[in-house]
Amino acid sequence: MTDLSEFAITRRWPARNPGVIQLYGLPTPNGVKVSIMLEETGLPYEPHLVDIGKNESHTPEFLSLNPNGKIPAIIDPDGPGGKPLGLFESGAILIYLADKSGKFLSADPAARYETIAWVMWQMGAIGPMFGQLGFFHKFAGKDWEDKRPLGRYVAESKRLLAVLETRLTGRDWIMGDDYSIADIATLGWVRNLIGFYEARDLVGFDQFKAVQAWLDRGLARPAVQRGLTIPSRD
Ligand SMILES: N[C@@H](CCC(=O)N[C@@H](CS)C(=O)NCC(=O)O)C(=O)O
Repeated sequence: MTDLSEFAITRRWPARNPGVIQLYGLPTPNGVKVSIMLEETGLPYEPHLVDIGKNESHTPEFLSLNPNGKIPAIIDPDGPGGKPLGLFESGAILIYLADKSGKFLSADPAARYETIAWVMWQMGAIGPMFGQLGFFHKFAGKDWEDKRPLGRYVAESKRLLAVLETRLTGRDWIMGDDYSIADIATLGWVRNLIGFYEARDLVGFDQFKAVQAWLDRGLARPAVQRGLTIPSRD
C-alpha cells in the first residue's frame, strides 16, 4: 500500500486512494488545466477541492506542497524512479503528465519545444494579463478611479488574442492538427475571459473568428467538459 504520509498536505486532504495521482485544485482557469489533462489522458486520479475563497491554499498543509500558495498542485505516488513526486505550477504539471502518459506533447524534439513555448506563452502572458483584466474589470479593481491599469490590461489582452488569432488561422489547434498541452493550457483562460470575467465586448472578442472556432472545438471535447467541473464544488 502506497504511503503518502510524508506529504503534510494529506493530513488536511486525506488520500482515500493513495496509489493514484492526488490533485489539489479548484475549477478555475489554472486549476482546470490539470483536471482536463487528467481526464484527457485517462490517468487515474483523486481530486481534492482547495477552497481559495476560504484561503485554504495558504494553510501550512497546502504550503508544504506549494510554497507559493496557489492551486493547482499534485502528488504522483508513482513518480520518477517509482518514488512519490509533488509538483506545483500548472505548466510544469502539464509537461510532467504529458511525459508520463505519452500524450498531447510531441515526441519530435522540434515540435516538443514549440509546444512548450506556447505553454510558456500562456503561463507568462495570457494568464497574468487576463487575470489582471478580470481584477480591474470585474473584481476589487473595478472601483479604482484611475482607469489606466484597466486600459493597459485590456489593450494587452486584445494584443494576445490577436497573436492567438494569427496562430490559429488555418489551424485546428495551436500545434496544427494535433491537440496538445498548449490548447489545454489556454482554453480555460479564453473561456473565462468572455464568460466569468464578462469581457467579451471589452476585448472585441467577436472579431477573433479563428479563436472562437478553436474555443468551440475545445469546449466540445467530452474530457474538457468533465475537467471544467473538477474538483466538484458540491
Ligand atoms: N502560475 C500559477 C498560477 C496559479 C494561480 O494563480 N492559481 C490561483 C487560482 S486560478 C490561486 O490559487 N489563487 C489563490 C491565491 O492566490 O490565494 C499556475 O499556473 O499554477
